[in-house]
Amino acid sequence: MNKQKLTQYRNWIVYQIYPKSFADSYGDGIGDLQGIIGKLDYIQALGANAIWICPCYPSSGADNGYDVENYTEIAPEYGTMADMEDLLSAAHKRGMKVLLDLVANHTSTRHKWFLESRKSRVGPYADFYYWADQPPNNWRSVFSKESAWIFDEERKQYYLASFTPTQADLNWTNAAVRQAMCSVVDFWTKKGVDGFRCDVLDMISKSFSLQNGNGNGPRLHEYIRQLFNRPSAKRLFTVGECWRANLNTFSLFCGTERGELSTTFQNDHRNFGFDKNDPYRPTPYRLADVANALSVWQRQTIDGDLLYSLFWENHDSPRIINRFGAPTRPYESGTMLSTMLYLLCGTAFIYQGQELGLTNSNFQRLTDFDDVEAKNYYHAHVAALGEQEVFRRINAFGRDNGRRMMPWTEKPSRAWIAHIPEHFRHSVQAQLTDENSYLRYFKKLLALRNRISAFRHGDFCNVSVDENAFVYKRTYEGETYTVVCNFEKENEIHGLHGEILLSNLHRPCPSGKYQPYECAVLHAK
Ligand code: TEU
Repeated sequence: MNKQKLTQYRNWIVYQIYPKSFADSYGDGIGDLQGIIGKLDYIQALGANAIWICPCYPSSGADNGYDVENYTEIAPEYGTMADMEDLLSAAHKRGMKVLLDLVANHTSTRHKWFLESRKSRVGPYADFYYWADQPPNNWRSVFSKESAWIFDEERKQYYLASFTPTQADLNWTNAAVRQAMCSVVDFWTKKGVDGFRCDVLDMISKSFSLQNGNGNGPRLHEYIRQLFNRPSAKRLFTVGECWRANLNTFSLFCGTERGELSTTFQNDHRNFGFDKNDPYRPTPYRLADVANALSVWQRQTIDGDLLYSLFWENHDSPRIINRFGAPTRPYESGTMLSTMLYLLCGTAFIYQGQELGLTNSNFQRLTDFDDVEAKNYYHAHVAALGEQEVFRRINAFGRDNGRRMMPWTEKPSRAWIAHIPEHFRHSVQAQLTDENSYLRYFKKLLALRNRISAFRHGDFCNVSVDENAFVYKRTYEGETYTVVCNFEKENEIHGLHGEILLSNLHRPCPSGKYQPYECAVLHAK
């Protein structure tokens, strides 16, 4: 990625789609590709100029699409390859980009590569996965905390499955696996996709000798370059899911001269409010720490010519209002958090429903949950914690929070997953007609980002951050903009000047008393 691309990608606002729950055009309770086509105008009017579609390939359903059975086909429930071609041309006609999800670390155990691999210890697919007579280390499944080594009755050996037992890790040390994944990239590149979000990409190289390290292995960067540092792949936008990337290693993934990725997701600004050893257990957090993490990354990425990824939510996360805001003040806290993030430098990612201010569930029955991780958590902890506490945690951190159906209208329709009834009071239909709605604020915020170059290309200055508020400036070509984000408590903020461009509480003047979660954007005269 050269500097010109870096500048270009800072103009991108990517809208993330979880296809199963987005827009259902057949009325079968499952979203589909034609449904997405029908909503492109909505996404564009929101201010986004790209979409990322989570896996829509045939899958075994154990992890909702992340257990891929065939990388170059469309799952029948989502439509056909012709629908995907329609989608690409409908998006491109509007000047929008399309990113697909590349699940390179593992396949479903129903993928033909695995079916062949388990048959025999010799032959072209024998080494497509990691096989061993005995588990060579103590690696645990991310979802169940059970051993990640699964005994296969047919081959009479163990294979590695880092997520569910039906998601087998591909053996990237095998050149044929790397070649096969390059072919997947080429297939979609030829179809016209504009890039990929790369699932758990930092796990494709492993250090088996390390008892706890499934990922960030010694050949990781070589493998990433092999995937994307090829003439045919040069035009792709690529965002890696690399949770192990940190301030020291980020530039190895996406430095302009590295030939690897455009950017990667990392979590420093979201790593608060839960127990690192038990991510469903809430712990206290301070918004000042969140703001400081953002600020440190702004400095580092702007100075280092690196592309930062601005995101609060995705299909694995709870809703941001519950996470770092206040469900009792969803509008104020959600709009403030959005303003804090989306006027920073980087590529912006918005997760479906985030623009509506959707909040978490409050279910008390296991049958209202679908996600394998949530169900495993329930079974592992219910005896010790009791039903009430276990549901409190799953509702607070579970991945289904982002996977409930998009409430397009006020009337829920048939769906593959239980609805959160509250969401339908905040439907797209209801919010579009309400001038003071969350959605209308969100559109104004993105319009500001799209209109004013300083928010996309300007320098960043952390004016102040303390227990009460975060104030930062963006400057570009002699223009200065100030973003004021007040935290949970009422608070006096003085010394601010300029014309108010945006205010979630419609504040008339810049200095003075700020209400809880009030925010404002000022343009210095
Ligand atoms: O997620 C990897 C990942 O980070 C999650 O396993 C995360 O640790 C967990 O969900 C936190 O609750 C990616 C995909 O985004 C996810 O949907 C898949 O389930 C997973 O990979 C396996 O493909």
